[in-house]
This record gives sequence, structure tokens and C-alpha cells, in this order.
Amino acid sequence: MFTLIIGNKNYSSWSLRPWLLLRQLGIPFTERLEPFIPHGSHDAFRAFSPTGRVPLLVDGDIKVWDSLAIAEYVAESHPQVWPADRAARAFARAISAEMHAGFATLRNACGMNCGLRITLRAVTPALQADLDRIDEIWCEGLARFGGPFLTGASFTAADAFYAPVALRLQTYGLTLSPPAAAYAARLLALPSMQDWYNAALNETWREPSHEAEVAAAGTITSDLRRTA
Ligand SMILES: N[C@@H](CCC(=O)N[C@@H](CS)C(=O)NCC(=O)O)C(=O)O
Repeated sequence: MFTLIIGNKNYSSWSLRPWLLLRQLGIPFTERLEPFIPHGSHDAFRAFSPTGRVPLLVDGDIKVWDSLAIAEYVAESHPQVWPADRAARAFARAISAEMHAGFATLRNACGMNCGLRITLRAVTPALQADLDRIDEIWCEGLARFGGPFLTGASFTAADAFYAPVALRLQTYGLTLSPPAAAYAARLLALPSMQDWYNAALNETWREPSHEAEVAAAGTITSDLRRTA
């Protein structure tokens, strides 16, 4: 059975991707949560992860680091990770790679923090460009493949790669076009997303650099997380 090592559910957007993929596809795994260490997880995480980062998938003697490599590794034994249709599969792979390699402004300006609600100081042109591109990708996928997911009727890795965006839209009160906003709402309503989100709200530990990053981004209007 797979073991998936993840970071704090409140903060770790990269961990959410393979976790949600495995949960949505009903692939059994053991979860191991390694909380971020205040002001520097990297050295501590090097004890189990070659990059000092999470997520990390462990399958017997095999370790797979990096969310996209994990998706591809799981797909070898579970082809439903990617759509069955060739064109949909090409689109799913392309947009997952685009997320993996891009959207730096969205990631930096709107750090994931599931339990907070934040009014951004500004939506810069670079941030708006990232949001516009996500809107375009989501609308194209939904229109071409018929929804309700990005490449058709089934949840695939492409949806998992964009799932943290739905949490960021919620945290920062950002809006997209009606079809894209409806897709974000569908992602948030998935039972496994709700499980992740509720677990994130129940985390009581806070990591100062993640907290400082979002505090710098705007005004915190509410904090829904449980306190210690
Ligand atoms: N490209 C990697 C990114 C992984 C990553 O940046 N993980 C963050 C958490 S979301 C991390 O482990 N940060 C700890 C650190 O950098 O010290 C992936 O796709 O898995």
C-alpha cells in the first residue's frame, strides 16, 4: 500500500494534489502528516525526502517526490489518473504541467491558508493574468469535454492539480466567470475536499513564515481555525 507524506493541510497546496487524487479515485493509502517546522522545514524534511519537500509517495522501497511524478507513478498501476480519451488526456497532462511549472504570481501573492479569509491589498495585473488564464483553462476544459470535471465526467489528476486554486479563491474572495466559479464550487463540495478542509480548520499549530506571508498580502477578515 502507498504511504503519502504530506505537510499541514492548512498550508500545503502541493500535498493536497496527490492526496485528493488518491482519495477521489478510491486508491488506498496511508497518510503521514509532517508538520512544517517554524522557520525552516527543509533540513528536517531531508531526513525522509530527498528534496526536503512534501509531498512524497513511498511504495515499499520506492520513493517518489514531486506531485507530478507521483501522479505519473500512480497512473502506471491506476490508469484512471488520466482521462481515457486521447485528446482529453493530452489536455489534462498539458494543463497539469502548466500548473506545476507556472502560476508563480498566484502562488506567491495568495499563499494557501484554508482557514483564513483575506482581502488582498491589490489584485496586480500579473495576478489578474494568472486568474484569467485559469479561467480560460477551466472554461475550455468544461466546454470541450462536457464537465462536470475539467476533462469530462470523471475526476482526474487535472482536477487535483487545480483543486488548491478553489481554496485560494475562497480564502481571498476572488471571482472568476460563472462557469469557472461553478467548477470551483463543485471542487470545494467534493466530500474529500471537505475532509481536507475540515482537517485544516482543526489544525492548531501555526507556522510563523506561512502566517506572515499571508498577513503581508492583505487584511485578514476572519480566522476559522480551531485555536489550541
Ligand atoms: N514541485 C514540488 C513542490 C513541493 C513543495 O514546494 N512543497 C512545499 C510544501 S507545499 C514544501 O515542502 N516546503 C518545505 C520547504 O520548502 O522547506 C511538488 O510538485 O511536489
